Formats: sequence, C-alpha cells, structure tokens
Amino acid sequence: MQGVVYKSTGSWYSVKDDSGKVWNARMKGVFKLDDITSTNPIAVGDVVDFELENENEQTVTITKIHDRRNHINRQSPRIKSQQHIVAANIDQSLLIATLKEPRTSQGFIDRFLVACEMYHVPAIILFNKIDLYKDKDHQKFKQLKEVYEKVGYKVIGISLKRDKNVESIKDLLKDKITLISGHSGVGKSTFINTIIPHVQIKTQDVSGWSGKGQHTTTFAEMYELPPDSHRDGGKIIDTPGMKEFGLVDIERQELSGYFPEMRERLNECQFNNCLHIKEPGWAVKQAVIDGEIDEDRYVSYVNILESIPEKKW
Ligand SMILES: Nc1nc2c(ncn2[C@@H]2O[C@H](COP(=O)(O)OP(=O)(O)OP(=O)(O)O)[C@@H](O)[C@H]2O)c(=O)[nH]1
Ligand SMILES: [Mg+2]
Ligand SMILES: [Zn+2]
Repeated sequence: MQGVVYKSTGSWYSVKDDSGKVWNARMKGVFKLDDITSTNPIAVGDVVDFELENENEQTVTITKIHDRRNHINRQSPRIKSQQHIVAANIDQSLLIATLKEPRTSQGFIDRFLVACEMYHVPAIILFNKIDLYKDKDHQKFKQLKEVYEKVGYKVIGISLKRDKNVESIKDLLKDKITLISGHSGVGKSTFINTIIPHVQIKTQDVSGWSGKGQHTTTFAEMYELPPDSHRDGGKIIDTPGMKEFGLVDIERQELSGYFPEMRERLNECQFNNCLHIKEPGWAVKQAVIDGEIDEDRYVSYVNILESIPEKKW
C-alpha cells in the first residue's frame, strides 16, 4: 500500500492512503539505522509504501520512502551535527514573521530565505499582527516590504486577529502544498485555523505571545484545504516554532548564489570564487555601497558566511 505522511511524532507517523484512510505507521528498526545523519528519516509530505503490521490495532510498517521532489533541511536544534528534515515534497514555503510579540529579526528571515533558495522552494513572507503596529512599526514594515519585494519575494502584511488581508492569501495557497514556518508565537497555527474553518489546532492562550517562547505546536502536521467552487484544495503544513534556522550542507562559495540580488551580479565580480568581502573587482560590494543591495541583507550575508565552517579537504 502507498500513502502520504501527514504527521510525524518522532516514532509514529500518520499516513493517509489513497482512499483517505489514516494509518498509524512506524519504521522497521534496521531501516531506521540507515540514515543516521538525520534525526528524522521520514518527514511530513513524504510518500511511503507500507504493509499491515497489526490488523486489530490498525498499525502498519513503513517499508519504503519514495524519492523526494524536494525537501527543506535544517540543523537539528538539539544535536547540531545532525539534520532535521522540516518537510518533503512542498510547492512553496510561507514564512510568518512579526515585528512585535515576538520580533522576527532580519537575520532569521534571510537565513530562512537562503534555505528556500538552496532547495528551490519559492518563498512568501507574511508579516502578521499588524494590528499591534504603531507608526514606527508601519514604517519598518514598509521598508522591509520594499527590500524583499525588490529581491523578488512576495510580502504581505496581515492581521489574523482583525481578519485583514487574509482572503487574498487563500488564492496563493490554492492547489499547492505550502509549508508554514516562523518563530514560536507568530501565529502559524492561528493562520491554519483561520484558513480552514473546521480545524481547531491548539494555539497559545488568549493573552497572546507569552514572551517565554514555549512551543504550542510540537509536531509538524499537514492539513487539507477545503475545496470549493473556485479552489480545488491544496495542503498546508503547520510546524513547531523555530528559534534559529541553522543551515546545513552549505558551502561558503555558493552562499552568494542564494541571495538573488547578488546572484545576478556574480559574473561581474572579478574572480569567480569571490566571497564579496575584500576582493577587488567588487561588483557585489559596489552595489552595496551604491545602495542597490540593501545593507542589512549584506550584513546577513556576511554573518551567515562567517557561520559556515571553512571546508577541510
Ligand atoms: N494581536 C494579534 N495576535 C495574534 C494574531 N495572530 C495570532 N495572534 C495570537 O498569537 C498567539 C500565538 O499564536 P499561535 O498560532 O499559537 O502561534 P504559533 O506560531 O502556532 O506558535 P507555536 O505553535 O508555538 O510555534 C495566539 O495567542 C494568537 O491568538 C494577530 O494577527 N494579532
Ligand atoms: Mg503552533
Ligand atoms: Zn565579489
């Protein structure tokens, strides 16, 4: 039998088969040892083969993971040397950011976008909780929207609480598998509860962001968007909030290729292995000086570059 992983709780998975039946699935021990570099060899979105394990308890054993169309990996927050597959087989990724309660840093946004570029997953940035914005927050939002739209990402300010701009996003989700990411407390689960009326995912209590950064959602889970007259559905993946986005499998030389505004200037740099820090013939650095590349984006670039260990041969 074949199915899609809808939920992963560590050792058990919820797998939905073609007829819509949901099974409790797990892996065989030996199979599990195959992929020791990842904390979770199977991720939400994976297509798997399985066979019946226990008829009475309706449990099944996963026997095969199908090749992935794509996936997004990050550093495991617990074991830094290991990777964590955030999700597999996704069409786009939607980052929910906030300027307040909590504040999402530009560094976090940029790391996340680098990961999306690495894995060829289109990204959209939503700034939620605009109902909390004061004048200076509106200005900051406007500035960030300009920066990221210029680079090629769609940026939308929304308030789930006041139902502002939410309707327009539904069209972006239509027929697609969308991964939702962001810090804890930004409103990822609230977003899904708003988009899909019949689901009731647990969200942080009414007082809003507690400031303690505790996670309300603890496992990734996929939900089906309701089909209607002008929408055929699609799927949306809720994830636990992340504090940092630790990039994996990235080399210093390739980093600038994951900043679209640098990528388009790379062949103007004098050396093809230019890191754009101190080399002469600086097409990229000149663009920063000229204000064509946003300075904060460049700062993120340098910070990420410094965090990547130099390759040991
Ligand atoms: N003021 C305001 N609060 C909001 C808005 N959207 C969500 N919230 C509140 O923010 C809090 C956190 O929302 P959640 O949906 O639980 O956040 P989450 O991103 O799923 O958090 P984790 O599951 O911990 O990763 C809840 O109390 C929501 O009611 C908004 O637009 N404005
Ligand atoms: Mg949540
Ligand atoms: Zn350069």
